[in-house]
Amino acid sequence: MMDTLGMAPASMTSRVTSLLGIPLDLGSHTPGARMGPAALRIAGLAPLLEELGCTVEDAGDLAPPHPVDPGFTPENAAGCLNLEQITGWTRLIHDHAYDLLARGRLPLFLGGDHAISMGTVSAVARHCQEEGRDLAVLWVDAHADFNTPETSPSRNMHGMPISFLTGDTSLRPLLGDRPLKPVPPPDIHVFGARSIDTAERRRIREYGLGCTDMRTIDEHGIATLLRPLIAEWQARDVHLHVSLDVDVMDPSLAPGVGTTVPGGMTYREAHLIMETLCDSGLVGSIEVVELNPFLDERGRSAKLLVELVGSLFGRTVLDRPAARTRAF
Ligand SMILES: [Mn+2]
Repeated sequence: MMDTLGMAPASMTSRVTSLLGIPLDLGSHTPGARMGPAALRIAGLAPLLEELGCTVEDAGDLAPPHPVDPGFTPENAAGCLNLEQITGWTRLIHDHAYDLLARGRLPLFLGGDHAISMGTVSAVARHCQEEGRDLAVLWVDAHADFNTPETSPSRNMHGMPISFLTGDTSLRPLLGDRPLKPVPPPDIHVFGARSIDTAERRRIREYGLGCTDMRTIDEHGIATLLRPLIAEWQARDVHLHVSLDVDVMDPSLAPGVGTTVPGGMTYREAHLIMETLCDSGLVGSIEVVELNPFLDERGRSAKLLVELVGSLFGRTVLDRPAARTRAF
């Protein structure tokens, strides 16, 4: 069996992989992503990881918390969609994610929409600070998710997590008195973007957020573009957090998402990202977000996502011993 499936690298099998379902879909006007964790489980996520040699523990799904008034909030944030529910969720997610990391788990967060990242990545950043490690985030997404309450045309909070994580003050009250270690914008790299709002474009330049758009990927290819990023992250021995938004895929391959954008990644492009990240040995936490089973076609998108996670955990077409030990 291992001969054909491949095997997860030691960096991923030395720890217990913990699945945490986060059925949150209040970050946009389109409900359904709350069913994402169930669909990913039904598509066979845990058995696949076990076949690759991982020890998997399913921490179940978080139960929806009570809404929380974030207290003093700048006026522009007060109009955010579902602000009080998202505040409750962000604190709950942060606490659980932080606990998993503190217990040495390799967390695999099952979204839920991209608003979950305000809880997950803030916990990862806090953990990294305590461990004295740099954090880098690869945000594989059609969108930059770099709006603020002020710039957002929709007020949907699933479009704001990178602003929150880089320290936007209008969103800071979401986390209450928990410590927030802002991630420097150049240490977050959006990969696969093809739908960016005007204000976001300006903010990306202004703050130096990492961003590779689909045109650049068309022109240069995945391997050429990822190589220098990974080399830099390896030199710094970062904890790499991978945030995979299903909308990065072309909608013809993954229709199960509320924010489809034409011109997305091909099957092989997405797998090559995951395979390359696996070879890097840097991956310390993962999330899969925005899967909306209500919009999916017979589970196609869920199955594709599970396959992509399989590649991230070392599933291979052929054994590649040379690539496994030294890809770059
Ligand atoms: Mn996103």
